[in-house]
Parts: sequence; C-alpha cells; structure tokens
Amino acid sequence: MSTTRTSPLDLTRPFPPGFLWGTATASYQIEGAATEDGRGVSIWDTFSRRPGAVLHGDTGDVACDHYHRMNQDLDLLERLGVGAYRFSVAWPRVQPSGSGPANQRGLDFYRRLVDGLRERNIEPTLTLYHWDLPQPLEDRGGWCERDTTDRFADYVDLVARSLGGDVERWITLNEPWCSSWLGYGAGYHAPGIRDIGKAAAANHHLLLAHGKAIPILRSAVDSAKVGITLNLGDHRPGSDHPLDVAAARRVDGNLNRLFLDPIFHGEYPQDMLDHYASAQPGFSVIQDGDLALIAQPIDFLGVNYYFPSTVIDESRATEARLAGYVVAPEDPFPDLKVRSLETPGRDKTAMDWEIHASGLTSLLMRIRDEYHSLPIYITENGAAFDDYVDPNGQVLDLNRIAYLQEHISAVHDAIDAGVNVQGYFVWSLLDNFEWSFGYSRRFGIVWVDFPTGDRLTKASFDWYHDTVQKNSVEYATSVGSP
Ligand code: GCO
Repeated sequence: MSTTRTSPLDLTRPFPPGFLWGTATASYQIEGAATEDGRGVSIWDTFSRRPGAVLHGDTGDVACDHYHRMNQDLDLLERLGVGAYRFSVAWPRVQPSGSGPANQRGLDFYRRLVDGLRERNIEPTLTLYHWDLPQPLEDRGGWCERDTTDRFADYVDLVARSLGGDVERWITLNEPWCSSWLGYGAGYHAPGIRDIGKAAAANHHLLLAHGKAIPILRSAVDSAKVGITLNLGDHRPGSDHPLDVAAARRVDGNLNRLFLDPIFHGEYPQDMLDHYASAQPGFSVIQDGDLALIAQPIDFLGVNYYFPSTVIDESRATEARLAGYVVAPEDPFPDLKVRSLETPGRDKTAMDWEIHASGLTSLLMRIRDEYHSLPIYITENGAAFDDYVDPNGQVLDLNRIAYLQEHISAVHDAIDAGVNVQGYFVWSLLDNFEWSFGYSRRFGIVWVDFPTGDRLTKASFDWYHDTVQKNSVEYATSVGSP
C-alpha cells in the first residue's frame, strides 16, 4: 500500500496496515517493590544510594509501584489501544544473586504481566536486560568480566523457558552503549566507574552476551523474533574543518559503529580499535570466535532515538565561542576530545536535548544504506517536559504532542523513502525514575503522582490513542530540514 498523501490538501499520513504501535517502560524505572518476593539487589539499588549519584537521592525502591499496580497499568494500556507493550525483566527478580536456580516468585510476576497483556490482545515485547545487573555479579567485575556473559546466558535460558510460549518478540539488551560507556566510562550510570579501558571491555562483553543469547532464544522459543535495541544518533560536524569532521567521526564510531559494525558486519571499526588501543583491558578481551557469535542473524533492530548532536574538535572550542557559538563546557568522554555545539534557535526538552526530528529520518536511511534492510522498530522515542497538573486537573502537554507528531512524521518520511520500519514505541507509558535525574524528569504520557502513586492520563495519551486508532499521523510542518 502507498503511504503517500492522496491530495495536496489532505494532511493525513497513513502508515502501512499492520504497523505496530506501542509504548515502553523498564523494570527498575517503574516496578518498585525492591525487596519483595525474593528480589535481589541490582547495581542501580547500590548506585542510587551513593551520595550525589542521583538527583535528590532518589532511588527505584518504590518508583511507580507498578509491581503492585500492574492491573491498573494493564488497563491503561488497553485504553490506549496499543498493539504492543515493551517492558523489561529484572534479572535480580529471576536470579537474586545473578546465578543459580530461578526465583519462582520473580518469574510469576512476569507471567501475570504477560498473561494480562495477552488477555487484552497486546503483544509483549520483552527486553532481557535494561541495566539492572545483579550486584553480586558486579562485585566480581560485572560486564568487564567474560564470566558475566555466561551468567547472562543462563538467565536468558530461565526466562525463555518460563515465558517463551507467550512472548514472540525478544530484545536481548537495551542500549549497551549506556551500560558500558556511561556505566564504566563516564560513571554517570551504575556501577559508576570511570575507566575507559573497562568501558571498552564492557562494550565487547555486552555484545558477546547478546550473541550468546540468540541461539538460546531460538531453541527455547519456536517462533522467537530476536533483536537488540541500540541508542543511535545522527552526529554531525559543526563545520567542514577536517578536525571537526574527524571529531564527528569519533563520536559516530563510539556511539554507533562500535555496535552496528560488529552486529551487522562481524567486525569492530578499525579506527575505533586504533583509538582505544592503549586502553586496558579494552578490546584486548576479544577472543577467537566472539565476532561470529555477535554477528549471528537477528530478526529486527530496535532503535532508540531522542536527539542529534553537532560536534567540533576540542581544540577549536575557544574559536567557536569567539564566533558566538554556545559550546558545552566539557565532554563526558575525555578520550574523544570533542565538544558539543548548541544549534542556535533550536527548541530543547527538559533534558536539555535539542529537538530535531529529521535526524531520525536520516539515521534510519543510513542504517538501511550501510547495514541492513531488516525490520526496524523504534523501540523508544519521547520527551521530558516540565509538565504540571493544571487547576482543572489536567496535564495539557502540548509540547510532548508536538514532539511525538514531528517524530512519528519523521518515521513516516523514512518509510516513504523505503526504510523497513515496522513499529514505533513511545517512551514512556508512565512518568518514572529517569536514572541519574531521579523523578525530576517526566517522560510519561501518563502522569504519576509519586507520593500517592495515582495515575492521570495526559493530553498526549489521548492524542496517541487517536494516532493508534487512525494508524496515521497529521503531517508535521515543523520537522525542518536535515
Ligand atoms: C535510555 C533508556 C530509558 C530512558 C529514556 C529517556 O535511553 O536511557 O532506554 O530507560 O529512560 O531513554 O532517557
């Protein structure tokens, strides 16, 4: 079916029949019940207690209390009318110490969730790892240690054998870049380590864990569709100066190619291996056969997209400031030697992330051109804004509606250009624990009153409901030029 408009006055952009609309969450960000039913301690329980690590000292101990309010949240999903729900399983609920037999009460919780989704005709999309590593594994070196990949394989086997009959779509890892480079490199995320050599080793071990999970899922679940979710971005040079072009290439190497190249081409990018050659243990942890495991065929790629970036070489920061640009004071990755530039006049979200939807279109086209034509799901896209409940008891988050409309329209542009995008998931169903920002950043299409746990649907919830019903989006004029 053609997805193009029927007349110049018709601003409706229909999506192909069967396009999958969904919404996403993650275990630590919503569940709470941190010590219930045998759940073990995760690295985020530990990290969030470290003074200064998370804004206001917030933790996921209670979060959205989803563990106890699951039925209410399932009803919200049904009202929303989505065809799929992406959630993650907390490894420490299934294996409290990171190894050994399954904790049945932990698995039972996800069984109830999957059954509740099925009863409502909502397809479960299960992420196996959204950052909550069992603390006992971190105590033995976490993702810097090869042994963690075998522990992950055992965990995947337990989950797949328990839920496999009712879950078709499996995501091995969410954003391994964040787990490795933010967790072990910049120290902004759990476990809060600042060591580039460890970050590179974690990068490889996470991908190896993904590779080890693939055959396990395929043998445990007949119809398994297996994929991985990457946070990819469109990183452009601030000028055509060769130093800036090289700076953008380094950022692209670190954020995009260190993941896409091994998964789809079976090799790490040589420029990045050279760049990290002196970081220990770094990529010296690669062993024969690893890349063949990592590059096994998958069924889809999950893409999380939030914002693009413009970068220059750090040596040119003063010059750029003198020319009137706003240059970020520092880069969290000292080894990359880059600075980010603000784009004058561009709107931002409450995360201070620039809003630029066409970066999503160009990213999707690049994946198709340079890597593969597999189905792609946008497994996360959304925005934090300073929402509030108005005197009429409503949350009129018109800025979020505009953001979603522009980005869904950008996905439509990619489909029109021939990219095989098969679904879109809004981040997030609920306001939740936004990692080092705690509860201060609201991404939900449902407001959560954290002191009471009460839920209130926002205007964006109704807007997204209509979009899903119509399987189309109104043309967004503000998408802008690439
Ligand atoms: C991530 C995660 C989510 C975040 C969301 C907003 O990308 O960091 O997958 O857990 O909450 O992206 O930052």
